Amino acid sequence: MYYKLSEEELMIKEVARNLAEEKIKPLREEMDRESRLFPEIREELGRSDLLRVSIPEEYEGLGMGFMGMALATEEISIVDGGIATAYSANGLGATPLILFGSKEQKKKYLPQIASGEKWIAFALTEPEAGSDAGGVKLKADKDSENYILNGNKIFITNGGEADYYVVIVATNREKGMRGLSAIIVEKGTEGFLFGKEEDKMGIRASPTRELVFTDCKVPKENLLGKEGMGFMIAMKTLDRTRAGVAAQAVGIAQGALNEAVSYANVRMQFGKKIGEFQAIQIKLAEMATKVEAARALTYQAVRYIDSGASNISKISSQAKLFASDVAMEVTTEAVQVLGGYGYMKDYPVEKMMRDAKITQIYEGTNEIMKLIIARELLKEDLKKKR
Ligand code: COS
Repeated sequence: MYYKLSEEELMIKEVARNLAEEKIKPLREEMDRESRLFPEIREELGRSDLLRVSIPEEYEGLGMGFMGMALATEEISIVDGGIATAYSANGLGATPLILFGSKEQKKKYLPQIASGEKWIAFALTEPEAGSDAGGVKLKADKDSENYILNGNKIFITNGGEADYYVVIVATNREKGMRGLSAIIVEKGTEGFLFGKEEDKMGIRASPTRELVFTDCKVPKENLLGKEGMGFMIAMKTLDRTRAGVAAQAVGIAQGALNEAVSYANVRMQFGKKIGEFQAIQIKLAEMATKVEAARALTYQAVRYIDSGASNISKISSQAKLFASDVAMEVTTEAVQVLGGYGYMKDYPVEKMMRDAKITQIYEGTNEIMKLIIARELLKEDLKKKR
């Protein structure tokens, strides 16, 4: 397919592909088994400049927007969806800072994130605030110089690994979602500790941890935007990064398709390669068509986001919904093509199937994606009628 990628975009794809093949692939099984991100992979990501892609040039990034991020995420996901999560979660953490940070905040944090010296994470989810993002309870009271945080966040990607956290807090609980704010908290701040480390089904190379805040004092200048903007900051961030989850799903599906095709070309049954049987050919054809359709929708969403358009909620939700369902279907079919071997850990497709599942869940479940798409459709119709 022809996607009109620029020279720079093709170059980023190649850098990500080489890193994935040469550095990540040899370690992916071990990282999955041990449920651990190896420090050498974190270092390689920093050295590769892939963490610079979506950071603006004035802050030592490459200024390639969400397309650069999506292409790198897709390539890494072809090999390892877990490392792709650890990688792209930096984009998720950096997005609210890029969109709403002051010049001083951007100058302070973004160059270190671009170089990979420091990692940044996004912390929204709480035990009672998942799909209901407005239900955040983590309390931020104020004294003359600081916000004082009390409460916890759960399921935070790169929890413990990241150096900076954009935390959605309740600066005014009475106002509900209008009383939420976004604050940057640095690892090592007194009263900020890491709690439970999750033992996950898939994407096991990316750490997922609880954040615990007890009378944690954070300087007032770490507020992003203004008080009360937290829910909007979270929504505008997710509107963009959901297309990144779609890119991850496309990569995982492509990885599984590649494995299924190459297996079909060598596996002999009934005296023939299984790829010669129409039952397998039909599966491969359907898988490949779905992957390409998911990629086309994802790139379209990302290009639209990068165009600066404001009405991006629908297309980014559509891309995530479609691509993640494709990832689940295609990885499941890949296991089927490999048969008994596909079910064993000796082959990577069972891991791909486990990794695919989260793309239907995180950064908004696919049920929430459908709700957003339907609400946008209804809004568009009302606008037309006005
Ligand atoms: N951009 C800007 N503003 C937005 C917005 C968006 N994408 N979505 C909603 N808002 C605004 C609305 O316009 C509304 O403002 P007004 O009341 O001033 O009109 C306000 O925010 C509340 O919106 P809404 O009524 O739609 O809120 P809901 O509680 O119904 O929640 C959903 C909306 C469900 C879409 C939201 O909570 C959501 O995205 N949930 C999933 C969260 C998620 O992804 N969690 C995963 C954790 S992050 S890994």
